[in-house]
Amino acid sequence: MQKAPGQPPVPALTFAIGDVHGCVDKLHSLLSKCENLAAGTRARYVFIGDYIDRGPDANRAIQTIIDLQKRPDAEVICLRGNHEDLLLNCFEDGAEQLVHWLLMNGGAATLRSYGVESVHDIPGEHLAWIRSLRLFYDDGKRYFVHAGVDPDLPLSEQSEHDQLWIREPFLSSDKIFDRFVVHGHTPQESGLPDIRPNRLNIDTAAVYGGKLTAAVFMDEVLPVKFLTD
Ligand SMILES: [Mn+2]
Repeated sequence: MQKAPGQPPVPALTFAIGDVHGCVDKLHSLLSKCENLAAGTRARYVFIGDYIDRGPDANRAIQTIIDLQKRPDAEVICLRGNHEDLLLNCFEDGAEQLVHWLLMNGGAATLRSYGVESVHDIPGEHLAWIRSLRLFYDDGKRYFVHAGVDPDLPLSEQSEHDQLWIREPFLSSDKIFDRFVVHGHTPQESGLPDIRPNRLNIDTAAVYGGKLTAAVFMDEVLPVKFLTD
């Protein structure tokens, strides 16, 4: 990619960070390790989605990422997860979605972190941030997406639903995609990243007592190392 004049340099390091789910202490610990590795150079951070729900402090987890976005030494890309989608659906579809989110998917913990009882009382800045999240990020070598992709379709034709929710047949597929797919969404029982020839799962189950993981990418397609909180 050519660098436009006046633009900051393309970062040499990319950190892809798995499902946070309100685990703000693990997020702080992991980000400080990323910063140490970047050693003052500008780095790219790709968050794979699912900032909220189940874990203790979605509010502070989101604020931590918003603060990171304001820093000149960080280029921050934040993807939407299915949990953010569930929250946003509460505004569109009413009570039925709300009950689903609260009871089945840990939304009560998110409301508690804001000290509110309704999604309508989540602060506007955070709601706007959640609405702004993108579905995928293609860096030319890797396709970052929350859940995965439909192996029967090209990357350019993926549905929103599959990118937020898919497990099978994606997880069992050995199809080589146009890009190496980096995703979260399906917590690894092993607590370790799952690296395959065609994809990498970085959801190491932080909210279930596992580590929060960052895959570190440089020029080569595959990660050069992993950092954990
Ligand atoms: Mn998740």
